[in-house]
Amino acid sequence: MVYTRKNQSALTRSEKKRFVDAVLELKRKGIYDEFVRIHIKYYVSDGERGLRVAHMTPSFLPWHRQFLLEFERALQEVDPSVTVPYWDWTVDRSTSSSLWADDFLGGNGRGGDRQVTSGAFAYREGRWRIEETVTDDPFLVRDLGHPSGPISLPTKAQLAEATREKAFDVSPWNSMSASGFRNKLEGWGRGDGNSQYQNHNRVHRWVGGQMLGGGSNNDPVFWLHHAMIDRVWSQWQMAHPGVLYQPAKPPAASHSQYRRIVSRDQPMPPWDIKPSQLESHSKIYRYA
Ligand code: CU1
Ligand code: CU1
Repeated sequence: MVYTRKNQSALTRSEKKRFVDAVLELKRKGIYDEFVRIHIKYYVSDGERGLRVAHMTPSFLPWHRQFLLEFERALQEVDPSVTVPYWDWTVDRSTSSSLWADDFLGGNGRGGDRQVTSGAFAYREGRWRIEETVTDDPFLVRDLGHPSGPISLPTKAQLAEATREKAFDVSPWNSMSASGFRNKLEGWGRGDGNSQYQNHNRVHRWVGGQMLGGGSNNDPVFWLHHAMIDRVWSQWQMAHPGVLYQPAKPPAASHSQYRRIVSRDQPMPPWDIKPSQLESHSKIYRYA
């Protein structure tokens, strides 16, 4: 049966509790940290060698669509009523949004070490120790708005810079792609300072802490952010009927991205699933 992913701001108190409880149960069982290990493993930059399936690559969108589906299935094994909510950061833009309340994801990090000290994911509650990490902190860290170099969440106008793109992606199929929906949404901008972080990347930067690196899904807000990204892709697909994933065929041996990206009908590790199989989610879930 097709299930619904809801806007996090519309969740009832009980829906928030069920989501948080299911996340905590995956953590207790060690399953959550497997998802963090996978994300760290596939956090490959285009400055490195090898195949990139998750970031700086056309399959950024379908890879994370599958990653969310796997996580959502795990949540639903704990509680079949749970789905991943989305965070529309063009609307809920404040550090005092209900998203960050104690009954949901908890608040900002405190002064000094930026440790999150409120809500279920606070270290002192004993249920959210950071195990798989690229930093040293055993506690969840947030630095909402990055006060030392203030950054704002993407606006509707900034998001439109991505959604008005007509092509799914363009060569060279990496963080340097000058146009195309995927790179504009992923948000590899030009220049120095905050301008290099747009849309998706800008939200990671705004939250700060673990959200900055390969272990970004140590912060449960990762899933709500990526549900929003997935929803934006879904809406873009509806606005651009017939525009499919690019590239359709693997790059030629002479291309810089030869064997470094996946084309529409190549599998995306760690799964045996291709971008072409993930272009429609209408038989699985819908967005409210
Ligand atoms: Cu990611
Ligand atoms: Cu992300």
